Amino acid sequence: MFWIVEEAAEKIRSMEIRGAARIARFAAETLRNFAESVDSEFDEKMKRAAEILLNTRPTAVSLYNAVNYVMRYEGESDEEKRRSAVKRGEEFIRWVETAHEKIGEIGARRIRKGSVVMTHCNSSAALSVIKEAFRQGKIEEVFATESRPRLQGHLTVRELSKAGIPATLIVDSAARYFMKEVDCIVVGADTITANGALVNKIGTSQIALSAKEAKVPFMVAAETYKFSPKTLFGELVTIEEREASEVAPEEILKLKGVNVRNPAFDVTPRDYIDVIITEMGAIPPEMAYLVIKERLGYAVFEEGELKISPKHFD
Ligand code: RUB
Repeated sequence: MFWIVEEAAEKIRSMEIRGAARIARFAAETLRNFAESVDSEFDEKMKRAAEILLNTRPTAVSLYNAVNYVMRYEGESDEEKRRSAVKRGEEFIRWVETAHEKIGEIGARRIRKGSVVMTHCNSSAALSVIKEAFRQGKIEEVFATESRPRLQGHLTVRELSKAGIPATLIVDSAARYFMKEVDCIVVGADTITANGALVNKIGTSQIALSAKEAKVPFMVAAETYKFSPKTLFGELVTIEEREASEVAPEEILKLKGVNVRNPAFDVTPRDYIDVIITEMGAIPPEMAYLVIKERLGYAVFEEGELKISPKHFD
């Protein structure tokens, strides 16, 4: 029965399912489906399933928040617990679905008519903003970075093209070169820390740096489940470092004295962020702590383990 979860974990690990929102939604769906199939020892089996899912990719806190949300199920009997877990899984999925639309609406208000926007990687939240702003006739063109080494920028330009939005694909290192033509940056988030820093695809912080230099507003589109309760306790976000083979061919990897490193994410300090667009509203990064407190509940230590008690989604 654990095959449902093992198979799902492999899809996340191999990046067949990728992007913080999709990963979170998929984890909630997987736990919901798993809960439906558990016939005995509900708590033990759910805990094992949660661990398998959490042990896939370390950086996006959306995965942790999704798993924790479902795992806060209640009930006396296994049947009651199952019903509660299934319901919570569905609530989380609804959270993911509804947040995108609201983020699109709120974010689009921050974009001026005739704007050229730059985005990085492939973020469903950032694309919600861009698509809605385009629908309102505000966007002229979108620069999309290719996002080495996994080239998520190709997914972005495909999606933009499908939506009829004029797009220009550039290499990551051309971001500063084109910055003078850009009116606004919109990126997504894997994690927002308690102090308002953004963890997102490697290269995001370089774009933020050149945006600040050029006085181009830097906007982050992040659902509230991208905020990290764990960082309230000073826990640092683990930056996933992936296989060197994603970056360089075998003949380079074999060279004597040459090391190849492949961090998948980086950290952009809050000073570089003008606004974070959540489904609850447009907030300054300094308000991250409040989002964690109000939306996700405080992190607490229970039986020696760090857990959160997310508030019920309404
Ligand atoms: C994806 C990435 C995205 C965020 C936000 O990294 O960094 O910008 O996850 O995406 P990877 P979304 O491809 O390595 O998973 O807004 O869709 O959650």
